[in-house]
Amino acid sequence: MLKKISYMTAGESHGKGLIGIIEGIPAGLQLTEEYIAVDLLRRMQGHGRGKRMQIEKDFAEIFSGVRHEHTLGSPISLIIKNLDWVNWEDRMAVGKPKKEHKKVTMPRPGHADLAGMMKYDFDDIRNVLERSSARETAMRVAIGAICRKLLNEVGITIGSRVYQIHDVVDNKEVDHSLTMSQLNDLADKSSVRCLNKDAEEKMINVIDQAKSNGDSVGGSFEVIAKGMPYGLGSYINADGKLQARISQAMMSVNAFKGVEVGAGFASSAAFGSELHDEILFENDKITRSRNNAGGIEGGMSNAQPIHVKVSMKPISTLIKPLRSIDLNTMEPKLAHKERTDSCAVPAASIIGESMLAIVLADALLEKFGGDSIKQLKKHIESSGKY
Ligand code: EPS
Repeated sequence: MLKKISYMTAGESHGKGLIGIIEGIPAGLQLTEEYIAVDLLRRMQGHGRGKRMQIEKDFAEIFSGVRHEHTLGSPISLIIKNLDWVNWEDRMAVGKPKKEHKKVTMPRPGHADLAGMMKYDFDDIRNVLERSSARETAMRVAIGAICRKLLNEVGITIGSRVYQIHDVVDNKEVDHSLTMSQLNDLADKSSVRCLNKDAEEKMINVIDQAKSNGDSVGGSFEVIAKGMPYGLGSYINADGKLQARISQAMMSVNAFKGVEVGAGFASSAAFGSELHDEILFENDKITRSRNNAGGIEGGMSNAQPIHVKVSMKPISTLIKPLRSIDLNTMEPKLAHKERTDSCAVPAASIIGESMLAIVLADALLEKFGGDSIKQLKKHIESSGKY
């Protein structure tokens, strides 16, 4: 559903690394590897992460598309090396392995294992799980960071926070006066990216409990974008609607199970008079009485902050596995288990920020266009409405 930007990632979880290419970023955007590294590091954090994150030091090398710290307008390609590769060289060898490796044959309920085996005629679940692993999201975050840099350049900023882990919910709304960098500073200080100290402690406890039971927990997070102009997206056709584009991007991430824009599902129980955001004119500016629409009306940004909530299911690799079968014999067996995270919701919120950045950068370029950042800024200055 992207219109101006296209991107692709490649790489297996325990292969040599991840590769990403993004095309459509205008020339002249100031960009460094160090800038991208900030979000990559944020994605690696969080209470409940497993041992893999202690092995990796995710860093995206810019392989092409940038010269002297500025984008060239050409495809930007990135490489993130897997430091764990040294432990998997033979099992994941491109050529013939030196020795035989035990095949994985007990599919995990909830993972891509079973349907992936059927789809590709594999006899080893490893052929499925290596690519279906959420490891791939590291590259999405690197690509998202490039889009975030573009957005920041024109005053659009993105932040997030976790408001639910398992059954622990932080019901307090985000303070509307916070800038997105203030929001991220506060959330990043918490190991579960929660803004409320009481809820934070309970979230940490529920993760620890799940971990000690060999179990996993999911949760929900909110992503916000500020500095939005009117009119990103469109009401004209199905594929132009901004909320559809955001939902597609979010639902393309492993384990993300639901998306709400603004008041979302709660809208069903509200009267129209309670729900819709009244239009006011104050201090020479059109303002709104509230933001239940989450910054999107009629498929377009309405110059209010964009609010998106996303739910993530518990990770499906369990240390205390569920019932499954051995696909060799069809006999009952417990599901395959391997190293895993008991909770990855804090990391998921960074991935959510990145996906929103990709969609908004794309919609911004669709509306205002430009081959260079200079041109884009000129177009926004001359026709952008806020
Ligand atoms: C992940 C890397 C993976 C997992 C996790 C996400 O590393 P490994 O499989 O070597 O432990 O920690 O992926 C999953 C839980 C999954 O089910 O795919 C990462 O880089 O985020």
